This record gives sequence, C-alpha cells and structure tokens, in this order.
Amino acid sequence: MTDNDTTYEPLDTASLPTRLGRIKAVTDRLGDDISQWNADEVGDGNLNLVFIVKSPKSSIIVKQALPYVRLVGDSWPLPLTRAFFEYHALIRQADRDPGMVPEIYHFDEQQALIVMEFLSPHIILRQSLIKGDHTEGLANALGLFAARTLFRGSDLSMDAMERKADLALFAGNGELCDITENLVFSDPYFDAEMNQHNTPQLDGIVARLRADIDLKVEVQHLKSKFCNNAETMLHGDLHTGSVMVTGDDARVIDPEFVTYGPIGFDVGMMLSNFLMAFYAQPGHADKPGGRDDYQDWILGLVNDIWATFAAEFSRLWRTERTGILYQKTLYEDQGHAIASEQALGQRLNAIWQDTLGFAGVEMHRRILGLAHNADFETITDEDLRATCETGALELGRQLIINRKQLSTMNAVLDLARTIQQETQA
Ligand code: SR1
Ligand code: MG
Repeated sequence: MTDNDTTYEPLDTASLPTRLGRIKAVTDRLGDDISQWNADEVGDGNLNLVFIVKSPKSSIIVKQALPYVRLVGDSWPLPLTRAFFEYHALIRQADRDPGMVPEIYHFDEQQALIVMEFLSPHIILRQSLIKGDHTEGLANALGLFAARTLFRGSDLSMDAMERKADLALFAGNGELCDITENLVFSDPYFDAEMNQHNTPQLDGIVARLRADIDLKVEVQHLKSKFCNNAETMLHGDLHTGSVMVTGDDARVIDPEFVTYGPIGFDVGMMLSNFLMAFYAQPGHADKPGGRDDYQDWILGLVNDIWATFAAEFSRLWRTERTGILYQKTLYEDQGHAIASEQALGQRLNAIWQDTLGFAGVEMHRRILGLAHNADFETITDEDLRATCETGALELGRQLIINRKQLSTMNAVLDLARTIQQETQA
C-alpha cells in the first residue's frame, strides 16, 4: 500500500505487514523488518476494523472503515468516507484541545484507514467503569475537552468563512448522521425492526414509554434541534466507549459521527453514559451495596464534568469570543460587559436544557434500540439487569420531559438517586 493506492481492500492480520510496510510514517515507528511485526484485530465497536500492530521497536493502531456496518453485516452498507470525516475531526480536536486525542501518523483516504498512536496502558472507560476503577482528573479532562472543542468549533470563536466551510465539509457525513437520527431519536420510540430489549422483564415499561404522547413529542423537538441547530462541530458519539483511560489519564477517540449540531448533544451523551454506569453498578457488585461508594464517585463525575464544562465555556466566552456571535464590539467595547454576562448565562442555560434532553434520549436508545452498552449487557442476572435498566429508563423520561424545570445539577443527581432507590427496592 502506498499513498497512491486506489482500490480499497480491507486489511487482515496476514496482509497488513506487507501492505503497510511501504508507508514511511509506519516504518519510522515499527522498523523496516516486517517479519518482526505482529498484527491483532481488536475491533469491538459497531463499525470498523481496528488492529494493534506491534514490533520490537513500537506499537501503532490501524483503524480501517468497512463498507458496511460491522454490527449488522453487509446487508447494511455504510460509506468508507467516514474515515475521511474522522480524520478531519481528529485534526481539529487536536488543535482545539491539544493532547486529548491520539496522534495521527498517516491517513489513506482510498483505503479508509487511519494509522495512529497506540494508547497504552489505556483501556476503554466503559470497561473501567464496569470494573469499578478510578481515573484521577477524569471529570476535568472531559469537561475541558467538551468546552474547548465545542466552543472553538462554533461561530462564537471561528472565522465565519472557515466555520461555513467546515459546516459544508461535515455535512458530507450524512449517512452517519442518518444513523443517529434514526437509531437515537426515532427507533427506540416504536417497535422498529432492529430494536431489542431485555424481554420479558422490560416489556411493561417499554410499552408505557412507547405509548407516552408527551415523551414522543419532546423527543421529536430534540431531534429537530439535532438536525437543525448546527451550532458547532460535535464529536457525535461521545460516550464512555469513546474514551480511553489509565489511573490518571483520559483521551477521546472515534469521532467518526462528527457533524455540526447542538452543543448539548455531546455533553448530554457523555453525562448520560455516566448515569447509565451509575444505574448498572448493582449488577457489577460482588455483594449488595458493594458499589455504593463507587456510585457516589460516578455521580460526582457527572457533577464535575458539567461544572468544568460550564467554567471553561465561560472562560472561553470571556477571552476567545472572536466569532460573529455576541461580538465584543456590541458588548464589552460599548461598556456593556454586563450584557455579555447576561447572554452567557442564557446560552449556558439553553445548553443545560439541551444536555438533559439529549442525555435522556441516549439512555432510552441504549436500552430500547439496536446499539446497547456493555454496562447493562454484561449483567448476567437478567432480572437484576432489568432493575438497573428500569432506573435509567425512568430517569431518561424525567430528563426529557422536565428538562426546563430541572434547573440545577443537584436536582438531577437527587432525582437519579431517588429513582435508583425506588427501582432497586
Ligand atoms: C449502527 S451503529 C450503532 C451505534 O454505534 C456507534 O457507536 C454509534 O453510537 C451508533 O449509534
Ligand atoms: Mg465508536
């Protein structure tokens, strides 16, 4: 494989050394002797091939898109161009929050592959939360990442022409966006073909949610925001499976669902996955109550991610507001700094309400739709799993319906705890 290869062909462990052995960025890291390379396919996500390639010198990750959805098979084609959009998202995120995404060594558009930094000894955050492990500084890293990437990808910060060019660029990632629009915002709320849920334990609550008129209306308001409110460049799939951690480091991976959308979508998806981890903990405890302290730690993370996000977003608002929105020429330069603060408070409040709504929808789709998460799926006792899932489903509904009334994080965390007590009783 060279930079000029034109015919796409999926890699396998046998062909990989020969095919990548001609790429200088790769041999610079692994060495020229490809007989010393060892490739393992480790992809456990829903879409792609992922290889760890090791040599005596170093290790790299090779991620290659498949022309279909891996989770479902070749009956569901998916464009290879998602690797192009992921690459463009990664280089922007690296610029907007340096050090938080893997370093890219090589990108081959024709082969839909990205060669990047092997993060070690990192593991997927979702697995870490299932094991009950801690990561120091996690909330800070994720709150800053969200604020910096979301602020700096928007008209609050970017040059207007560059921002419009990026909006047009990422609009090309339509098929991935279509997955989110259907799998997140529509399918969970009717008996769509690919849906699955823990049955028969959840049949009652599933029927109740699908018959809930108010819920269906609110979710479609949220879908409308996702589709129409192109506020910023989103990661697009910012859940705990898209974060890798050690005991004291966190990195964000996998932005292939990148699109322009509402700021609260990324923040909501992130908080939602921590809240689901919270509800799943009784299913991973070695004795009743064995994860109580860990649950407190998770709710503390939810609190601190939002607090860090809001503080950093506010700092950027005050120091980097160089885009076409809420211009300083209208506010600070006129002696109206107070107006800027008023606008900031209102923007943050709108993001907060969106965050809660999107968090609720994400909870529902991970339990009622096609793509579930390991937090619940690895609970082997199906009755216990259903109890945990029921808590998340109930909280999800409350977050969606009452997002305008739930005005503080304390109110949200109290609600999460109350629902947990009621459902686990
Ligand atoms: C068919 S893809 C299903 C889900 O996997 C990805 O990680 C996204 O979350 C998507 O919604
Ligand atoms: Mg992913």
